[in-house]
Amino acid sequence: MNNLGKDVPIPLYYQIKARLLEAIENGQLKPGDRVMSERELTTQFGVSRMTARQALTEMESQGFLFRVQGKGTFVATPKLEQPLAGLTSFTEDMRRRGLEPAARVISAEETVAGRKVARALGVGETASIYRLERLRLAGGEPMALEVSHIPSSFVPGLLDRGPVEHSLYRVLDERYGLQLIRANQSLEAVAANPYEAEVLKVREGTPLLLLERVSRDAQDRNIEFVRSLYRGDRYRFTTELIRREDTL
Ligand code: 16G
Repeated sequence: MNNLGKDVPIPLYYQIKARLLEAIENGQLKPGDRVMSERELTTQFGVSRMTARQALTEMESQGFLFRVQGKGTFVATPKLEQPLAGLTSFTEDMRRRGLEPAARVISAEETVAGRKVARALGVGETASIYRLERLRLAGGEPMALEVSHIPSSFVPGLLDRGPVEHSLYRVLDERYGLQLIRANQSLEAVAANPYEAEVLKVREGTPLLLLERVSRDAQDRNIEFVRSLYRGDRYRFTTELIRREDTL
């Protein structure tokens, strides 16, 4: 890699980042390869340690690199591409990619809806609901933190056979004959708070993608309201856009 442009109005850390990204894009650096350490970058580019650190830290929080304590910084595997169209379950999404899905139940309880959930599901604030908080993993790696809310009236005794450690959608289908076929979903960026960072195994402040979804069945009943936090460093959502005739 050649020298940085010191007279151009582009911050030095940003130029280092661009060099490394280029090397990743053109395959000089492959997933799993070790990248230069802070010290090596300092020598190679004649920058301060802080500048080198800034480049690596930013690339790490954007999911291009990962660090292993005492071993160094490595090129990460590319983000998972998740189409936004299509109402799929986490289990289905991961299996389609050949990854082993898992759910680690953080809490599972029957409780009252409360204001926000009541509004999303269109039930009374004191209506009974099941609340399931689960960490979703793919191939053992934490991917998303999911909190599902389902009115108890649709799924009586949901937790009688223990917390839902496998596919929730399968339980809804097989035990309750509920098929979710339609949903409204929003997507926004948030920063990981200390708790989210700990369970998702990211640094505090890492960008996360918050998806909120209300899923309905064929009779248009609101069955599930979910709040899912996906790791911004591991996910990339894609969508197909079609130009409508009436806008032309
Ligand atoms: C997806 C759904 C979630 C659902 C889960 C069921 C989002 C945005 N969507 O993650 O609502 O509860 O799939 O997956 O999170 P499962 O059948 O594997 O439990």
